[in-house]
Order: sequence, then C-alpha cells, then structure tokens
Amino acid sequence: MPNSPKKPVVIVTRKLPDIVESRMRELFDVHLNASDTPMSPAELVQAAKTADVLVPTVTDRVDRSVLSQAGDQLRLIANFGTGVDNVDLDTANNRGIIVTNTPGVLTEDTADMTMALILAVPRRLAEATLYMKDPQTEWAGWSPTWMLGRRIYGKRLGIIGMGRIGQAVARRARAFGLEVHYHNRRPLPKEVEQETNANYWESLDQMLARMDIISVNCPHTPATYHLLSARRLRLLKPEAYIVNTARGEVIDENELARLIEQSAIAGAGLDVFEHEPAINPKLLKSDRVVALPHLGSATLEGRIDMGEKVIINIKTFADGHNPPDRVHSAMF
Ligand code: 8YV
Repeated sequence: MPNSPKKPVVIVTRKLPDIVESRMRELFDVHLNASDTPMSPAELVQAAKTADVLVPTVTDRVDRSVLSQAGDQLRLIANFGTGVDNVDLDTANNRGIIVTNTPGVLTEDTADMTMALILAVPRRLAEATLYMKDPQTEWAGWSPTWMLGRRIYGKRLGIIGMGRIGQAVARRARAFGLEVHYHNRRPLPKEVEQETNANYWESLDQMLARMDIISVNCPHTPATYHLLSARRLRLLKPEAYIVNTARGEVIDENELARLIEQSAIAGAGLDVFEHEPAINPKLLKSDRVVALPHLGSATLEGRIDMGEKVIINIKTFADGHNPPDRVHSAMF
C-alpha cells in the first residue's frame, strides 16, 4: 500500500457540532476542544506553535502577539465565522499565513435575527414577556393604553452596510412595509437597488438624521470602528431605534447607553457588544433594550454549514489549491 500523505495538524479552539467534528476526525489530525472552554492567550500561542491549521472563532484574539510567536508550520487560519476582526490580517499576511472565513452560509439566519430585533424593540416583545413571567406581577388583563409600542409598517429603515446580510435584511424589511434606505461605501448595482427598493445615501450623517430604525450590518474594520460615534449617535431622532447584529465595536456603546438612558434614542436591539462578553450595565437595566448573546447565526443548520466551509477551506489548501474563502485585509 502506498504511504498515505501526512494529515495536517488542525487545532479547533471551540466545540463544534458533532457531525462537523466527526468529519474533521476522518480528514485531519484534529485536536478538538470537548469542554468548549475558551482558550487563554497562552493556550492560543501554544496552539499557533504546533498547528498546521488553526480554526479560531470570534472569541479568540489571533493578534500580532499570537502570530509573532507562531511556529513556521502554521500555514492556514481557517476562521469559523465570517467576520475576521479577531485575526490580525496584516501580520498573518506578512508571515505568509493564509486566512479564510465562512461567508454566505449565515446570511439568512443573521438577517432573520435582525428582523426579529426590528420587530421586538418597537413592539416591546422582551419587556412584555418578562412582565408575564415575573412572579411579582400579575397580569390584570387587556387594556387599551397599556404596553403600547410603535408601528413598524411605513417607517424608514436605514441599513448601514449593504453586503449580503444588509441586502437580505432589505428584502425582509420590504415585506413588512418598511421604506428601505442604506449607506454603503459604494451604491449597489441598479438592478439590486430596484429589487430591494433601497434608496442610497452617500452621507451617513444625513441618513441617520432622517431614519426611524437603523440596522448595523457592516463588518468591523479599522474604518468602521465607532462609525456610530458619539457625534453621529446624537444625530438620530429621539424616536429612533438602533439594531446591531454585526459587531459591537461599530457603535460607541457607552454613548449609546447614555443616550438611551436620557431618552435621546428610543431603544436598541443588540445581539453584539463592544467588549463581549462584558456589556454596559445601563443597557441591561433599560426596558428599551433587547439584548441577545450573539445569536445572529446560531442555528444548528448554520453552524453545520459553517463547519462544512471550514473543512472545504482546509482540505482544498491541504491538497495544494487556493482555498475558496481566502480573505485579504484589502477586502475589509
Ligand atoms: C459567528 C459572526 O457566530 O460569523 C460571524 O462573523 O458574527 C457570528 O455569527 C461567530 O463569529 C463565530 O466565530
């Protein structure tokens, strides 16, 4: 029997669905994390010293310090996730380490969650459920003026970042009777604008001042860090809501919390936070904030598809080809 080629050493930092892990066991010399305990920076460095391929997630900071201590054998970082702000792409590139991600497979799930928050915040779903389940309160029955929210239909939605997820949100929003507006680095091709019925704003400032709901759907990059700065947040109307299923770092979280506390913004639906897992306590205290624990892509189907993408990227690379989902810092 001919010698089978040596399998790449793959270190996966978090527990993945069983079906993904089984396939990885068949294909690679894989080291899994059965306990799912997030790796410490020292453990991450150790992994980078021994793996041919590292599979990190959003909870691992694969920064300059980790990458500068990596061994020469580390050739691929196959990120389990679409956002790659957890990886220092420039340092990886300088060291000749290829980085891949998992685009496309979490678009619909994340857009669903965005739409859920767009509905949940103005219609007070979380607050009302907490009320019903609270043993201290007893529902006295229907009332014409109690727990009133705000209408979704006919309102103006401003999407920041009109990539795959932004466009999927626009399609859903249209079905709910929202007027769709967007800000992006570049306008969409005319046919996509027509299909989504979306109106382009070159000026983010001008768009912010005129919207009823803002949805953040852009990646976190050096250019989008605090894109919604204190100054820009103050441009919003006091009746406006903000929804963020992208990355917490895009919004100045402390300022957002302050403005909601002062009723200068009506409320927020947040799936992501600036310093995860820490959250500004003012946000958690507010009735007008719906907070979710980074669940945008958290469906079983989504996680399996993400795992499948990771496997394809590793296998293609190990077979000597260009992995399909290679990312470069210039893309972000
Ligand atoms: C993932 C995400 O769950 O893919 C992304 O960018 O934000 C999430 O939906 C997470 O990043 C997995 O690492």
